Amino acid sequence: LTLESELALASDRGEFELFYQPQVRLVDGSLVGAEALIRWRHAARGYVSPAEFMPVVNTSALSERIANWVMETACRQARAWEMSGNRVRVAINLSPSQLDSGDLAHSVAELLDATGLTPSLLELEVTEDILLHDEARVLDMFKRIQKLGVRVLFDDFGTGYASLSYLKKFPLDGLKIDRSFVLDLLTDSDDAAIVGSTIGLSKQLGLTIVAEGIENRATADVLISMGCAEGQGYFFGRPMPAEAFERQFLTTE
Ligand code: G
Ligand code: G
Ligand code: MN
Ligand code: NA
Repeated sequence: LTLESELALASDRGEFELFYQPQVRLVDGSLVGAEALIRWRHAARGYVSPAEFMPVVNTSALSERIANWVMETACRQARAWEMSGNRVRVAINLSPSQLDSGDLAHSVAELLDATGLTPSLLELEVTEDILLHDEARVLDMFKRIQKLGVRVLFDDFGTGYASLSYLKKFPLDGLKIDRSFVLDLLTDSDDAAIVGSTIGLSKQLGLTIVAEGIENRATADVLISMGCAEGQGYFFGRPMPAEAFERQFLTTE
């Protein structure tokens, strides 16, 4: 069996799950959102990381099906949390195929309609891959998505070769500083300079900012002193199943 056919079977059998990683307001640690991250619950191998299978998914015929499943599952979850009195912004990682196929803005609108989710509770994370797609088309798609009230964020900011040019080209709402700059923030002065200026840049451009990869209190404190409002990382919580996320971070009524 090839990995691709195993993945097709996994999809049929409902073996994919979304994990949620908390995003917090750094000054007080209060929960503001969650990033939805796919996992494959494999009978023999346990949870398999998307780093192992998403590259195959993204170049296969399964891509659209799994991307739609992720979007629908995350929106339903966010709506369920909203209904229970918890306003949790849920962020989804877009797959490359979603930028080409059909009409993403239309499916997002339909999904908001079907679930009743407040649009501002949905965020879409995009990476520099968007530059590989028809620029005018992506631009138009983003504008229509943002018109719905859904936010579009630039993921892995700083890792690509063209991060700045894509800030200029696309109407993004915010950016996520890649964890590769945050992990050694306390000891690497180059990383500190990059993170500090990225925070400054985001302010001048009117973008919100989320720092990823925060693994300890001291890193969170430095980010606060640099003016970063929100963060995510193992220090606040690892990606976890929805039920664990609820127990740890949400209130039940
Ligand atoms: O969760 P983890 O660190 O293992 O994720 C590894 C990579 O897989 C990250 O780059 C992340 O953005 C990506 N990823 C996780 N979940 C999804 C998803 O639902 N869709 C897409 N397209 N990528 C995902
Ligand atoms: O590419 P993307 O930014 O979407 O990747 C998100 C992934 O980053 C998560 O799935 C998670 O596994 C990983 N991650 C999240 N927080 C931390 C952290 O504090 N340290 C490290 N090393 N990885 C993290
Ligand atoms: Mn992400
Ligand atoms: Na990232």
